[in-house]
Amino acid sequence: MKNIWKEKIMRGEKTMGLFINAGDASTAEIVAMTDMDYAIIDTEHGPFDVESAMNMIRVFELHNSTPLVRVKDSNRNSILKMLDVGAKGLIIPQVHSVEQVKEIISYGKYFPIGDRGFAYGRGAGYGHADHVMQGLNKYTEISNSESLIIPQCETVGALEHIEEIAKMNGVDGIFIGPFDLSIAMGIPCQFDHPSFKDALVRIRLACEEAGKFCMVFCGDENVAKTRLAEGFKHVTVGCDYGYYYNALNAAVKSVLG
Ligand code: 3PY
Ligand code: MG
Repeated sequence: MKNIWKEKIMRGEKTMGLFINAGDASTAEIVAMTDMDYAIIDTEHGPFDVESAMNMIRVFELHNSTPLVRVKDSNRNSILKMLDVGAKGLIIPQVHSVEQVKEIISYGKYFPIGDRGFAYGRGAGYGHADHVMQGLNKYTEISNSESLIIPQCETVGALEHIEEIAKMNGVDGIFIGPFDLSIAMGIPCQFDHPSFKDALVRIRLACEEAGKFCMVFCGDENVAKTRLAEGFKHVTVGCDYGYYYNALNAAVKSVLG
């Protein structure tokens, strides 16, 4: 069980991914065939759930790309099932407190870090994957290090405790949701507002000090370039149906003028 994206992070490389919201395995397969480093299958906002996510995870594995899932909420079952079907990492939305992150870790990491429920699902090759064959302790150790737990920072509660959250054992990285964060701060989508800019710096530094990676959502490529210039390394740029829409309109414009 190898997380190729995590290896790039550990080597200090910059990475780029996108959200998959259409929920269609063929569309996801095209994404998996590109140079995108990872994709986040979005069951928070996308109109689909675990079985569709599992089929999309399969296509990313086929093409040696990395499938992450944004879970629909932080309940035990939402977290457990996505790991069992083989997600290489979970983005957890709407995190408000340190207590909530403790619960997320307990659901998402095996002992000795948490209390993840034990089952040999498809992520464990139905009990026959290489990391299962190495024995129980090796299986839990490898699963814990390769299945990433990534709480979102998009609420005032998470922002206020971001240094503590980033340091927690079991938190692998933080994902910034700029839209919800700015709304929660009372400055909706005012991404040039000094308080918002300060918040971005605060989250990035909290991650750096804790030795964790930091991802940030970017509405378009220009925002992504700005974030990289600011010192972010991992950008999530747009979503599948946005690229599809833009490409179709660009084609019409190019043909018909
Ligand atoms: C936000 O901006 O709120 C997000 O969750 C981005 O995905
Ligand atoms: Mg959000």
